Amino acid sequence: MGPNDATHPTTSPRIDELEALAREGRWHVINTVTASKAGHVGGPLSAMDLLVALYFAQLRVDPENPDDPGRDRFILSKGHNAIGLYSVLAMRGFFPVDELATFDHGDSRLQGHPDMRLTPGVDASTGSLGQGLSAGAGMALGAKRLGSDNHVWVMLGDGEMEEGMVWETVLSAPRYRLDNLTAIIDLNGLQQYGWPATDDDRFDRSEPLGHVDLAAVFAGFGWHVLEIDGHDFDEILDAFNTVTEARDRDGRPSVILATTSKGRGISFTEGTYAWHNGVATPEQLAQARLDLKQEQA
Ligand SMILES: Cc1ncc(C[n+]2csc(CCOP(=O)(O)OP(=O)(O)O)c2C)c(N)n1
Repeated sequence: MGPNDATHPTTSPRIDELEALAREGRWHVINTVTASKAGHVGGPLSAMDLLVALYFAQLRVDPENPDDPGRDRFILSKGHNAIGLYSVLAMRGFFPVDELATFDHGDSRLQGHPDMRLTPGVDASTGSLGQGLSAGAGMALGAKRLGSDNHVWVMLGDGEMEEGMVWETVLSAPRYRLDNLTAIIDLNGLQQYGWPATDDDRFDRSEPLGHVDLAAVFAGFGWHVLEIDGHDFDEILDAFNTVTEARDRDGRPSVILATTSKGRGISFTEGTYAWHNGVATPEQLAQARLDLKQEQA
């Protein structure tokens, strides 16, 4: 394998195939967290369609050669969603799907937050919120300096956007004309807890960024902004195409503001921060299997 062997997925998957993969990925999330009795649920479920679209329709990566220097990079800045990333990496062939059963065990390659030293396909260690976009900007700058055409993708949570370090990179990335950098914000409207009650109606109790016009703010800093439904594969793939076509980027980094639903796809997890993390009962797991149209094992 040479340095530029990482390739885009060879065939363009059909939308119904991506939807089936996303249902399977969501099943791995709830099933694995339940078995391990630890881990996050709501965020990995909201991000799943975006992760499936990245790994099955966009990223130039080679599961046989995960450290290929010619690969695109992906950073899961909201590292507590690790089980979502591991599920997709396993389905894409970076390691056996059975290995998901070791999630969060002390001697596992699949720790509760991504560890780039342990897990094939993980490009950055994350978990302390706010740091991934800076790391991604560094990678994108490095690629530019080396004359490489790698694209760097960073996924952040909307709660995570409250971290100040994110905004230092939002300010500086256009200065370096990092049009090979794309941030995806998973706007699921919830974080770990609700907001404390307040009389000030500018602050919605549930939405981390409900009072901010994110599109205007990013555009003001010089970013190329796209707003999509993060559960609609047509819109997701269109956005990916747009941000990777140089003529549309004009030296600007891109941000995809993806509206999603926390806990998406499972009837009892969707729309509640109570399922930010949690372990399902056997009855709930059976319900999740039905919701996700997975066959009985
Ligand atoms: C610096 C830092 N502060 C606090 C936490 C604890 N924490 C873990 S997840 C989370 C909420 C994140 O919300 P969001 O980014 O919206 O994630 P999602 O809903 O997509 O899972 C917090 C505060 C952390 N991991 N890092």
